Amino acid sequence: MAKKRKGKQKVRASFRKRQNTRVRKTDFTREFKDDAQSLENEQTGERVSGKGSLTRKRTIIGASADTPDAGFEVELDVNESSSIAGRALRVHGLNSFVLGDDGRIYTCTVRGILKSLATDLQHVVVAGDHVMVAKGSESGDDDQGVIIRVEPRRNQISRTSRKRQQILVANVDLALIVASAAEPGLKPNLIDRFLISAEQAEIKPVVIINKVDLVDAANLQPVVGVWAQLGYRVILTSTVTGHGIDELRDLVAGKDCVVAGQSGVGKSSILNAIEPGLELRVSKVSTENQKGRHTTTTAQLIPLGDPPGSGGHLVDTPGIRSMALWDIIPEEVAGLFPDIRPFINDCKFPNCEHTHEEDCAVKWAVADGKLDARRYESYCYIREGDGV
Ligand SMILES: Nc1nc2c(ncn2[C@@H]2O[C@H](COP(=O)(O)OP(=O)(O)OP(=O)(O)O)[C@@H](O)[C@H]2O)c(=O)[nH]1
Ligand SMILES: [Mg+2]
Ligand SMILES: [Zn+2]
Repeated sequence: MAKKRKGKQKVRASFRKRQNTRVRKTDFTREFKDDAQSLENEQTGERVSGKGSLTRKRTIIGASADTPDAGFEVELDVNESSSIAGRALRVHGLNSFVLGDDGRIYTCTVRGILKSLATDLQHVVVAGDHVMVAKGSESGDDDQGVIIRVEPRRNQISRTSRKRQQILVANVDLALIVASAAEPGLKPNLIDRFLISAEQAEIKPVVIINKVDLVDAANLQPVVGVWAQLGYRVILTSTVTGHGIDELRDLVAGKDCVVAGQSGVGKSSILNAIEPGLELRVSKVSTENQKGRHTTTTAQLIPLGDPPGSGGHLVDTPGIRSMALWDIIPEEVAGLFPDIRPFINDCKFPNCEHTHEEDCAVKWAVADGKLDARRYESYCYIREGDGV
């Protein structure tokens, strides 16, 4: 395919100087070379790297010329006549399915240079990504394309999976953290982990407790009340009785929302209830689920409305058994707990870990009943269990 050079697009990228000592496989601060190829390489690598609250400033934001750090310009060759903007719906193996701005779905591979940057990432492209696609393939198939650029992410939820960063979803407004009151039973510590992840990503979380038809809702109050007091919205739902579904539908209208949670809690069932006609696969909770056979196997962005996406998007995700946080340093953990945060300045030692110290205001708060003991337990697990 002949390459036209008329549609050049300028991207201003600014890089923050490295401040912490964390070692990544690629040193992005090494000198930048002049040729556009290597600049693009550096830029994309930086952009797809981890994004904890200490590191997010490194994210490249197109045309953010007013960043105090010295910026520089990168010229990316984008052949506008044969490329199209779109949104990644789903990534399956080597293929990414992209909804183009023209309303068509393209089956795409990913440009080699983007893939070679994925040093600590499981996937380069994730559901929810805004991408540029070069249309067409060598065989002339017009439903195919190549993802040539992944736009900077507004936000992303990541976890650590097999020592690598797994980005679960990108560019969402709301994280619906789904748990079930029974079958499987409520695991408050896992919900806390999701809440911390959402705090870390600066994505507003909402806690959904599904299958309330199976329990006496009054029994949920003690644990649910703690989250509600923290200002987290909690919605009790049942896809069997329809309880809470209208409230949820109103909440997600026009937004981009991800549903996340353990397998079998009813994530896909909830999406089916919100949007009749979706018909996502759901299946019985069985011992197979416990072994990791999930009904939903890949994250999927579902555009709502007509034209698709005009009514917002929902992202269904596979069940997650563990939520090990990615790119978090020990000192950050307490700050991500809104209920622990107010006490940390009163600790005797500025580097207090709030675990073994004697003079610890956080531990006093637990003893005085000002801080929920179960939440404090979650804090201790996260601080220890994630190897931070
Ligand atoms: N009693 C009851 N069962 C429900 C409810 N919602 C879903 N279920 C059942 O729970 C089982 C699991 O539902 P799914 O929607 O497949 O769960 P999921 O969270 O999407 O599971 P994965 O895709 O494996 O992550 C199915 O048998 C559903 O019929 C509910 O509100 N009450
Ligand atoms: Mg599912
Ligand atoms: Zn302390």
